[in-house]
Amino acid sequence: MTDLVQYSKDNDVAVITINNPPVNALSPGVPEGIAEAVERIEKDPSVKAAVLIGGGRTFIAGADIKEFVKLTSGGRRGDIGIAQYLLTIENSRKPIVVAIHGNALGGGLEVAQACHYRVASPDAKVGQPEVNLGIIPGAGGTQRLPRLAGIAKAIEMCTVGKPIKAAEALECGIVDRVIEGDLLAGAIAFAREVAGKPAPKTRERNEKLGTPEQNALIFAAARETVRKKQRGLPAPLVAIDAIEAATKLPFEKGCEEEKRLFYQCLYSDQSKALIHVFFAEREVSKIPDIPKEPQIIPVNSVAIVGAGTMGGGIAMVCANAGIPVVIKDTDQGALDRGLATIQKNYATSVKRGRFTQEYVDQRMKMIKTTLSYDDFAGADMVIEAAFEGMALKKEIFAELDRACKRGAILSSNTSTLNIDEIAATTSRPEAVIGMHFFSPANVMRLLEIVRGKASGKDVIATCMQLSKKLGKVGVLVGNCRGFVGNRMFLPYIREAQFLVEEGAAPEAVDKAFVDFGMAMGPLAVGDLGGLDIAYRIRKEFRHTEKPGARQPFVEDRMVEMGRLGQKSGSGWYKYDADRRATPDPEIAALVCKWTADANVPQRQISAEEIVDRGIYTLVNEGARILEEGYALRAGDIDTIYVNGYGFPAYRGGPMWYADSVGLKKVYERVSEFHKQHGMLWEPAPLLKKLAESGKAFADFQRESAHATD
Ligand code: T1G
Repeated sequence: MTDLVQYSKDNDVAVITINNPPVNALSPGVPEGIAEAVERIEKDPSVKAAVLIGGGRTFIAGADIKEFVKLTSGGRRGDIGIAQYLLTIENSRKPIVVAIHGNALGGGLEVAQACHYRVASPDAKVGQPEVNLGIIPGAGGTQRLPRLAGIAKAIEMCTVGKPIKAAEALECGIVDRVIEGDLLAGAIAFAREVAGKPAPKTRERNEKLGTPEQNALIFAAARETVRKKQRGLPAPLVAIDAIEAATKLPFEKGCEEEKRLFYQCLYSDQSKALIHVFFAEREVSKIPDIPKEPQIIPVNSVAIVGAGTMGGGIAMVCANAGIPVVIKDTDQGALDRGLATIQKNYATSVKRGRFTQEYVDQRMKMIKTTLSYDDFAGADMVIEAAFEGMALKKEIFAELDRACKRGAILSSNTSTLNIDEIAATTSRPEAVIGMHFFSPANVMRLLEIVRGKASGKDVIATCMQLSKKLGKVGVLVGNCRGFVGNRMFLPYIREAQFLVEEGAAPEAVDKAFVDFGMAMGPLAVGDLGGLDIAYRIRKEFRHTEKPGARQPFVEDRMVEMGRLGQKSGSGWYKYDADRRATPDPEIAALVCKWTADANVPQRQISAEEIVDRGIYTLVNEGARILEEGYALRAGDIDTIYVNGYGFPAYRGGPMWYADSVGLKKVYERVSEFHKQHGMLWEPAPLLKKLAESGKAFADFQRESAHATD
């Protein structure tokens, strides 16, 4: 028995406990250990039945995804080697009852399906989330799950990848009993009830596999839904193929087909990219110079400056995390409008079934308002979300310095201003940090945590941990202009404007990026946020641009004539009353005239060039950010772009994508653009260095970085 799997007995019931923290993944040794325990049960006449349970906080959260990286990066050949151990469980003559708490996901649910009975605690969740990694269940899940839950449920769980709760699992036949109270005791009692009876093999249960006529309709509808809702992703469709095989082939043949399809997905670029994103999103919390067990400042109350869109969204995020909030604004009208917006947003969530009214009522009770900083005295943390102007920020932080208790964290939600300059207006710069939420703050997962030169390590560690509690992906970034996300986004947006000025239609530019996988095209993003915002930022930072560098001009003209985007009914597109966009012949004519007047040569531009110009400008700026130390890792930049800018996760993020193309090729393309379009395309030194040494961004690890010093 490996120490990953413990064996004990409760009289005539054996108890097999998995002990592989933190999530009991099916790492090498775990499946073997379970199989050894089953063989031991078979040989022990005093054992009549068995219970399989996870130690610690959860059952099995799946195969060990790190093993897939070894397999697909050539580190290890062979296969994931789990299915044969599940047959050992299923072939046991004595009934094995799996007891599920926490999560039974992926291979964990497949282990449960191979057991003869399944019980779960009320808050347990079960799921086949493999599709989020670009793969499908690879240990019989597409063959056993339909036999327990039926075809339609199995399709839903394997294509959407969302876990279901115990009650739903009971209802659809995955779970046999929900155990209130002591799960192990309940499972042992259940095992005694079934001891001595034949152990039903899931693979032999065919009553829920439906008829060819019924199934044909179900599979056709499912494929239609997936093609619409999960465009660009093959794994969901492959999962449907594997489940269909369960309805047409004997179990053994169905498993062979599933295995063939599983490896087809596992070795795909999309799966490698999605697995990279999975680990990158977890790597971000590892800060080289912040000790693993840092001193965390308790944050049990938050004060927010500003009841506008961002302040209101942030208030919801805190209230949803169970943290009471007080919001300050300059007049009662602003506070009333802010609360009304919060209530409207909550009402929408209730209508969509995301929250119950009772939940919302509880959250609203946690959100108070005030007109005075005096009410900030007890707050553990302040998040300032006022108008984006340095003079006002300095005024506010001077007030916070006066009103807030010692030890309070003073953070700003600024998206472009200098955290060090803001910190310098206080007597406690070590307490000041950036907490850059993305709009809408109660929806977007990304949170850029901006480290000032003086930000204390306890403040940083607290904000990193708080981001998880707020349901955010918190990424520590350095204090350069635009931090990381916006610093890269500015040249990306600028390149889109250049492409229009050189002859590409706005809708052609946006379509090229949407076809690449971006959630929205860059010009539509500008219309959504308001072209006047970008215009003001361009003007404010014009002095920082390289002298003589080419500047876009068409969008400035549009703003100056009142075309501000969705808010004014027209920008790069025309908008109807429901804000539906259509190409606008007026803007096409204007661009034509303005570029002719400016003697800008016009030409046909391919979608390939459009995408290269946009994505490689992100990569080039990202390389500079890495080299200058404003991001710790290439994976941090990928995490920012996937969670905050609609970059397709199945391409891994801009830096991963560049690595997958090959930096030599990317560098050559950037050098071409440099020759054609001048200084803005000067290749980043790190890109050049890595390209010439045959390395990747993934190999880059700075010794130290602004994001950490
Ligand atoms: N493999 C390896 N490591 C894992 C892991 C896994 N399946 N799941 C989590 N970890 C690590 C994670 O990297 C982190 O490490 C730590 O555990 C805590 O994770 C054969 C083919 C279970 C809901 O997709 O969804 O089974 O950063 O921060 O927020 O057919 O982890 O501490 O070093 O996320 O409490 C299918 C993936 C695999 C589930 C817990 N299973 N995991 O969330 O903790 S494929 C999954 C999660 C498969 C079979 C197929 C979440 C969680 P570190 P965490 P959490």
